[in-house]
Amino acid sequence: MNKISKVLFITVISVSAIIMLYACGSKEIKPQKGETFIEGSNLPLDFFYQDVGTEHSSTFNLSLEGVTSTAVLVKAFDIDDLTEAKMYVNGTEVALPQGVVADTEDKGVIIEIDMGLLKEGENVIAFKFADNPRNTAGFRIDVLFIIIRQ
Ligand SMILES: [Ca+2]
Ligand SMILES: [Ca+2]
Repeated sequence: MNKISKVLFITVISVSAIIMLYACGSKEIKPQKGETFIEGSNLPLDFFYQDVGTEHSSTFNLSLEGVTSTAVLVKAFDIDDLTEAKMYVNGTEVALPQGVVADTEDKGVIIEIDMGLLKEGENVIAFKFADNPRNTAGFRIDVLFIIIRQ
């Protein structure tokens, strides 16, 4: 390799690394074609320093005409264990996935839900501080959307 091609090679590698870093840092969940994100009210739902058993909820006004599938997008902070937090969609418990578990860290997950759990008009998603494993002070739901696909 001559000097010019070496410099060129290093430049190309550096630029690719910067682009890759940028792409990772700006990674966000955005609506895809045919998807609508409906944001819940009352956010964030903050369970820090509250009693085990506390529930907070968020409401959503939905129009379900022509909907083919539905999901919930949850971004949570400091759910240390799946026993710590429970989620209820219109009163029915929907299991949170392992991907939401983290210690003092944000985790975002998309959970597919049965369309039959949702109804036209007002819908409620509640979270419960169900247990405090290793004496955790709580958790927080920072982002909550219902995703409808048409
Ligand atoms: Ca923790
Ligand atoms: Ca916690």
